[in-house]
Amino acid sequence: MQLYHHPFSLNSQKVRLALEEKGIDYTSYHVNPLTGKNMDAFFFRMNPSGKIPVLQNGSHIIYDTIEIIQYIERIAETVSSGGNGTTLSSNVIEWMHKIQEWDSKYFALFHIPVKHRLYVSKFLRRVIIARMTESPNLASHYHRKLKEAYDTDDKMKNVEVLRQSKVHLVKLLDEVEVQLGETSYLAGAEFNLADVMLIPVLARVELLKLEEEYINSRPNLADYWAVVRQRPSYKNVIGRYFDGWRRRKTLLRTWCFIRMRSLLRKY
Ligand SMILES: N[C@@H](CCC(=O)N[C@@H](CS)C(=O)NCC(=O)O)C(=O)O
Repeated sequence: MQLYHHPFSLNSQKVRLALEEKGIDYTSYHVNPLTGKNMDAFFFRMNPSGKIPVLQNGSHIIYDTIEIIQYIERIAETVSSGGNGTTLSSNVIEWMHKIQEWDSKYFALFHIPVKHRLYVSKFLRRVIIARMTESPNLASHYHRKLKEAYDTDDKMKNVEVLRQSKVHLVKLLDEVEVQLGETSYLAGAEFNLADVMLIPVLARVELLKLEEEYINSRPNLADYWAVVRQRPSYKNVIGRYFDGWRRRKTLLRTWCFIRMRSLLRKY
């Protein structure tokens, strides 16, 4: 199995946590969306939306986060039960969808300094145009991606978009807080795939330095966060890139790449 993903991507983190937790081997390919690697023709041919993560198993290609995680679960169950795999409980699936409904994109973009956001957005538009020139047969997909980039820039001028994203996140975390008052993990007494979906959301909140407002203000959630971040899967997928001083190193490396390419006009 091949997984196209990146440590920065929230949806990639969800899938990688599932793979780690289930102990499934895969070949890892990094596709950094901030440097426009997801615009490369090879990747666009596989997934014309240009989004990560993508899981490929032979001719089977999946590019929906929840579908990928359910596929991983089926493989893990088949391996452990010798072919009589069980299915995920409806409670776990319900939580997975509830968490996936919150799109972190605008929330994260609004919390990045405007100067940096505009610089990266301009760089990415140039990458799209460069790739389109190299692969005119994929022009319609690239045009769509370019339109998406302009739409995103427009939305960032509208503070109502941030307000709605915040309201959605608060509602989700309030529900999580109530649930964690009843059970140790999100959908029961044992760690499960609903937790795998939630951990990257909490890590993103922390990366944006918003943990006081969104995590620590909810006592059950704060305790839960302290426990789940001790898991080896968290350390492998998120902690090793973003905990403490590593956060600066990881982000600086990508920022330098973008600055250098922009200065050299090498897209
Ligand atoms: N529908 C997809 C959405 C995945 C998604 O939004 N991926 C983001 C990263 S977390 C991405 O690839 N962004 C780059 C882009 O849109 O160009 C899923 O459920 O997996």
